Amino acid sequence: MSRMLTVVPAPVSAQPRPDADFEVDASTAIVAVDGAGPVAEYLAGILRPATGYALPVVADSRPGSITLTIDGGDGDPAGYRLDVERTGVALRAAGAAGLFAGVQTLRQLLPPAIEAAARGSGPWTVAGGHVADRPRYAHRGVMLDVVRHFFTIAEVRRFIDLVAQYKVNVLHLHLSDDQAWRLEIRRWPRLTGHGGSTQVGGGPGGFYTQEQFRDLVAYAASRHITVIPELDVPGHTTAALASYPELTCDGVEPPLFTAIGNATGFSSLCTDKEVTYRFVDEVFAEVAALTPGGFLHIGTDETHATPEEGYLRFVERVLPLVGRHGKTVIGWQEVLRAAVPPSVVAQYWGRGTDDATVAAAAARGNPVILSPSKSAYLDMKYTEETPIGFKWAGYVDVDKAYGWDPETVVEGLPPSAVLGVEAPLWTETVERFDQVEYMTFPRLPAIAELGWSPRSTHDWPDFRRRLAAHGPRLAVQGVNFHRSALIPWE
Ligand code: TNX
Repeated sequence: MSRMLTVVPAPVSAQPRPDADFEVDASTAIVAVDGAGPVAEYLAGILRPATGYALPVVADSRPGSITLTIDGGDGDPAGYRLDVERTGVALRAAGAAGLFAGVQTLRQLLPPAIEAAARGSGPWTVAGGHVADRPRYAHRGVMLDVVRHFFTIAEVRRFIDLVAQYKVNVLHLHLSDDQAWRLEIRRWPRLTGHGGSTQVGGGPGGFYTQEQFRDLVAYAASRHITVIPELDVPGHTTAALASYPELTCDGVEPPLFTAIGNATGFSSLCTDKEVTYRFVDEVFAEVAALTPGGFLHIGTDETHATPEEGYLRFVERVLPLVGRHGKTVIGWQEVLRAAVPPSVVAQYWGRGTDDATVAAAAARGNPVILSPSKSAYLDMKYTEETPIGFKWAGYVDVDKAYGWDPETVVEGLPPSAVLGVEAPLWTETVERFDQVEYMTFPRLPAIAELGWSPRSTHDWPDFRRRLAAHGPRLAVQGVNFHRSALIPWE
């Protein structure tokens, strides 16, 4: 079967033409027209190691090449058209994001060996035919919790590269919680100096300097991924309270917390103190300045240690403080308990009690990101045999990760309110990066497909078959993916 029929996420339309395969060879060039240069260089970087070919990026058109064109049309800037003929490959898009998505499709039309870091033997055949494609939703996210266990910049970069191939365009970084604070804040240096020094289990932890974080954001942008930083307030804040005890109500410094903790929240900034609001204001001012992307995430989840009246006052006072920096504010679904303007984005995780609140807010205009824990939480075990992970939201094997619709998962949610989907990976039990890979793959491709592909393509038998073809690709990339028993892996 043509590799054009194994692309994940499924394209809007794909028409294989077996007589139109294109072969990448030593004479192939990559032609970049009208601003396509950076994506062309990225493509060359993918194709050069395995092929060993020079694959020069050139500006002048020539036959037998791979041509990338930004045609400036009025199409969806995130969509693309890909035409593979015997005589050459043409990839066209209205914007660079579309070209980048098209490159992810193009690499999947080559044999899995193209993903190797060292030279292989080919032939390097691109499956012939035509693809026309565009995303269903603007927000196709993944979240990584770098708090409960710390992951290095190099590891986060690899994560970015791995998720980008499934057309994920948002990386939400969970940067503070009870166990640690991971982002340098210059006005509040003890947050990382003290609060960043450990992790679950008491290991050494770590943090990102502002410079490192800026570089990471730029790296993600080169993969057309927007970083959304989350600093979780007013709950999930033991690390901040231990670093600055004036943020507690009783002024007593709590010890650093290195246990897994309960999921309902046991810490809180003191919502009655002015210093709390100065803290939040200064923290988000620095974070906003580090973040070219349009979103800041303020957490607001599981605030059982915050008196309700104080919580509502806190949220209502903090939203305009954070919003002043010109960013759209995201909060977990609990944020909707407060009186929030319709610009606030709610991230649904579906603990089962807030559905009516979320649907009502969405009807008033609040956009919603869908991360239903029983389907999209990457920290849930696949099966009872999975050695790590939780099961409070149930087991989530690939069929469950794939088997939901963003437009019907919350009863009464107007479909127009759906900004997109996001798969969160909380890391209380995830200690090492190979375990991050294990929990992420292959569930993330399933959720990424829900975010990208039109609902008309949704078909579990077909998805199983297509995903099976990705086993060899992930293996060549050295990804420690879970060989779910539900998938007939190639
Ligand atoms: C709930 S869902 C949390 C996290 C935990 C996670 C573990 C949500 C917004 N908060 O603090 O890490 O469960 O599955």
